[in-house]
Amino acid sequence: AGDTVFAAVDLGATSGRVMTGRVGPGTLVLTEAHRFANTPVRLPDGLHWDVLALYQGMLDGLRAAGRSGPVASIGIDTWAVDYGLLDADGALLGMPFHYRDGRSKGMSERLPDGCGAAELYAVSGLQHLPFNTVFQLLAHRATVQWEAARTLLLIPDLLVHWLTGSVGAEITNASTTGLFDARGGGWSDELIGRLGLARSLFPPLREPGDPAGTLLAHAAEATGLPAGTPVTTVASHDTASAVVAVPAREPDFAYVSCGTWSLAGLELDAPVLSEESRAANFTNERGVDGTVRYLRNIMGMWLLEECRRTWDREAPALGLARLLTAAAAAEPFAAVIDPDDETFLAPGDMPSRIDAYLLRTGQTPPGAPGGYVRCVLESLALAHRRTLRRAAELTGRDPTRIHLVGGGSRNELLCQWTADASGLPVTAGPAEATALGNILLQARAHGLVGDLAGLRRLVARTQPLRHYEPRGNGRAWDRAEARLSPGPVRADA
Ligand code: LRH
Repeated sequence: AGDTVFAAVDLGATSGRVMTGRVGPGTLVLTEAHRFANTPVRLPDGLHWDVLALYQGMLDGLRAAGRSGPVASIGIDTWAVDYGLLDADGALLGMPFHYRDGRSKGMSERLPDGCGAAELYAVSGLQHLPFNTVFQLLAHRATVQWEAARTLLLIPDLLVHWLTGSVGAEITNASTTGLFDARGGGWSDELIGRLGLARSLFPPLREPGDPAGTLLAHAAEATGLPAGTPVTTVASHDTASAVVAVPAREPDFAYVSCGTWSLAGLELDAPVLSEESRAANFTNERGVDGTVRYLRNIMGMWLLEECRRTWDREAPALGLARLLTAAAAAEPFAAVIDPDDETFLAPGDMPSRIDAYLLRTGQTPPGAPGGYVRCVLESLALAHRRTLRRAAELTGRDPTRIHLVGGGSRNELLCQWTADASGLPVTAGPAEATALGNILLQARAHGLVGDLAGLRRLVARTQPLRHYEPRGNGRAWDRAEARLSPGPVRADA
């Protein structure tokens, strides 16, 4: 009684879900209302998101959410960087592209004078990824659609638009476009102008907590929720929502938001735009309340997901539990990879690409699935360690604990190995950090919860967490790391 229910729409690269969050004084209960697959589709012109299927999944999920009682508000988050273009009538121009499509590869080498990688970083502070929105736009510019485009909406903003009719750009996600001024906190008119893009494509910014409109009649009809149900702006970049729900009690914490990607880094008050930071490819994405998410993308569970897709095509599906048992029994450090090698980015046969990497670096491919899974998880643990140590060096901070949140926090091997490799304790969970962050910002907009530290204490008090201590075998991890360093493969490693 007295509790308020919020609906979080959280779309990830492999699945979408609608969760309800019941918030009361000191209580927070998260329930899954609906989950559906997110299956990208390859068309003749490239790889696309099935945005209509995602929209329908969201509508079905909102209907399911409404069955347990009145919904006070809705919030939407998804992965970053991707977008739809609207024409002057507000119609979507074509199916949005998937960031793994590859059409923008190489665009960063064809930047106009005055907009080289260093100039872009100095303003946007964004890590270089071949699919940053800015590079996708430069590729898009060569199409007929481009002529008709009047408004760019990032994916969560597009879904909000379809529900409410309102047009805006949520700020945490806008900060992943490459066209956002990390210091000034707004669209960079300067970069947009220098790249020859129309400023009018980019809608007014919104902050998490701002109202985003109310359900239109067609959306009310499709969800069974009352017309006029509020939609609240949340941290619409899923990673930003996940960082909101990091259950930190200590001021100096590191986080790894681990799902399809591992996003590993620190929360800062101000961006770090140094040349060193750029060379290390750290990003300064916007968090809530003016914070900066200083982190690096690591290829993440994608490597494992894509291995499983390959194996499942060849033979009856091997369940995850069995794969993890096999990995635990496999030989330690038999093979290590740099998860961020660009050959791993595109969809397709992952075991073969791991083999090719291992052969190229003088290592022996694993013979069986357990060996691949062990290789992937140990390599991710090493990447977590390497990234967080570099983040600490570049910022002068000294984190005392790693919070590992997201679906990857259910993977006990990965959590323990991250603790062992880094020599720091790991707190694992919540697995649904993104949905929780989404709910909490709606609850805050409704005056139910307090500041960021308070939100995090509420998560720590109410959500199941696991703790992992490093087991003191750091030397073995040092040797594994040394094998990844550039130069000849060392015989003693
Ligand atoms: C994780 C994520 C990440 C982005 C990537 C495109 O879901 O939002 O933060 O870099 O997707």
